[in-house]
Amino acid sequence: MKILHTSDWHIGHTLYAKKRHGEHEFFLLWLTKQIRQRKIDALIVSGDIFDTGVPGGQAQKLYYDFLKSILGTNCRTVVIVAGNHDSPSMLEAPSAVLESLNIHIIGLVREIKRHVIPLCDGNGETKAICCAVPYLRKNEMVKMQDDDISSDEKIVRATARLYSDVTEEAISIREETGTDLPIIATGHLFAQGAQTREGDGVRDLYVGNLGQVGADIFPKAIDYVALGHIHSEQSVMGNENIRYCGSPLHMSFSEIGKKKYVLEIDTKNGINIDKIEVPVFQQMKAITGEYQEIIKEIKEIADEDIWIEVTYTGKEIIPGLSADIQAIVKNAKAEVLSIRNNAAISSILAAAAESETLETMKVQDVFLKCFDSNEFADKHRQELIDCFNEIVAELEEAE
Ligand SMILES: [Mn+2]
Repeated sequence: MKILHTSDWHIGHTLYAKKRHGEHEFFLLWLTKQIRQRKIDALIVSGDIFDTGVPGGQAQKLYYDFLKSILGTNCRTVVIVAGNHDSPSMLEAPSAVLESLNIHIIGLVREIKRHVIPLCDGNGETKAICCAVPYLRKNEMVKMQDDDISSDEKIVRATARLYSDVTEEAISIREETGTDLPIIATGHLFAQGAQTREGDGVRDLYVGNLGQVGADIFPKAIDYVALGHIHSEQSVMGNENIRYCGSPLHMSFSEIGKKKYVLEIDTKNGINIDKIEVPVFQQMKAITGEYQEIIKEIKEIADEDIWIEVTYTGKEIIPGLSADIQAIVKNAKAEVLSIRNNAAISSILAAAAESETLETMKVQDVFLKCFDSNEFADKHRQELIDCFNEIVAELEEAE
């Protein structure tokens, strides 16, 4: 049977302030086309369907429209597990309705039987067994064990025990059928040795969550582990059949140029993996350099449908940098999403005490230093500080 493994869609994601619904729409249309053309039998989505636990209406519509679009194709079983970005209860809310369409949603850890799902081919015959394990929340895992060990150790042990329990259940089902059905597991976790990339939106969210687990927590009886959480496609510790498929979209400008994939797993003769490259739906470019270089490069691509991130690395502070850049693209197709002014940042830091770094300072202090190092009229000082504090409060609430 042919299984499609994908994860980390992050529907509703914004790049700086830019919504990415257009890209997600193109991606999901493209995905439906792959499922049809390749006659995929089952789809597995290994977490981070949405970018937040409270996705907006438009993000949810993209998701449900997609699920509707694959009904009536050869794809008879869909397994969706929650990632760390998803709200398990939000994801599971429509599960009774979706279950009747053979779309299985696993948000939280349930009784073991619920995690073990037969995967049917286009003819309705069971051809594989899926052990659907979602992202495991720390408090949930610690609760599961009562021994007196550190909470990190507890999480790793509880994770291993869960994988062992679901695999045993899968094996007993396989024995009942008297066949040699392959066992496919899912996971949304940080496996030891997995490679992340600065700014790809993975590492920062990992802090305080599930610890890294070794590939040995997956029982040998599992034929393929469909992982999510890490955004670049890779196998784990040289084991070809324990794999991250990666996010289909570039999650930040630092990922530009990296190829994106969904994976087709054919279980006919052992496990055969075919990497299907996801097209780029939005051109993006990071421009770094001195003032003149930046201006020249932006002018060259101003007429393209492209999103640009600018990092000014010159030493001299150029107060009009943003205005000059925005003036070039004002009536052009290209859009500048972010302008990072390193000179201004280092001048702020220079004005700060030696022991202070951006990481140790409060955002309000950074703002004050920024304010003081620029020539703003004093009469606006309090008003601007109040506005800034209001924005910070709003952002914190949104998180
Ligand atoms: Mn993710």
